[in-house]
Amino acid sequence: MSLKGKIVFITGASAGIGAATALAFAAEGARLLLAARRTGKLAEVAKAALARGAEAIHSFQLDVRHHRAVQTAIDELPPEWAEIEVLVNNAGLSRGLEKIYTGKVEDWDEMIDTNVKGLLYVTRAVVPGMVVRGHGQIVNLGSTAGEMAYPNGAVYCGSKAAERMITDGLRQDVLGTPVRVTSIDPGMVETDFSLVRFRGDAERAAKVYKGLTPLTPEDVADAIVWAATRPAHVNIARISLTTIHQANSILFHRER
Ligand code: 8X3
Repeated sequence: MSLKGKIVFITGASAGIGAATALAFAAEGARLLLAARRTGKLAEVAKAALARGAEAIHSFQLDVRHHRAVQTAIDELPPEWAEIEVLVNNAGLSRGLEKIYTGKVEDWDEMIDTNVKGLLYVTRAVVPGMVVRGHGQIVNLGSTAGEMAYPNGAVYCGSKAAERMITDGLRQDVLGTPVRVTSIDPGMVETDFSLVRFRGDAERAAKVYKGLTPLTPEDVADAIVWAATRPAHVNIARISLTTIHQANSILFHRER
């Protein structure tokens, strides 16, 4: 399926997997709706995406944790941007790596509000239009962390397990319409993920990737674009991908 001229909406598009996904869809000639909290970084991604071949770009600030803001942003899109063909629910984060019995409630709120409730709010705002128009695709970012928990990551893992069930449930809810629903579940990817998790502690973040070759954001973007360009009758339910140095949430091969 060609995405040339089709509208692709990506949340969390200012960095990491979101930014790489914007560039990958740009190369397909898509029209990009880009949203993130950080508008400065978003503007840089938009510029790079235009240079990469995006047909047009409309970007706006959005914090997916705020239901009303999400609904308003979608309801008030300029008419030429309203017909979203592909929604990439990418906005998400981890905060802290701690046991539940010592974890910070604020960290849990931020993860659950973004990774679970934010994904739901955006889905609720965008999918009705897809059902009415009779086409569209939702691509949710899950994680290997949603398949198997790892020590000190229970709440993050729980948020991604929720994504998995929400995605499976949504696929059932749209059955009988041509709307497709995909979960992309990467393992370790080298982005700002660990820097955000450890609130800017670069040394601790670097240790996460030490001695192995992680996935790149481009690897994940590649899987997303592949899923979105299958023939219209093909629904890619889930892609789970890891670096060759990762077997599951807890088993890694480190060389140095
Ligand atoms: C990211 C995967 O294992 O780094 O969702 O938490 S992991």
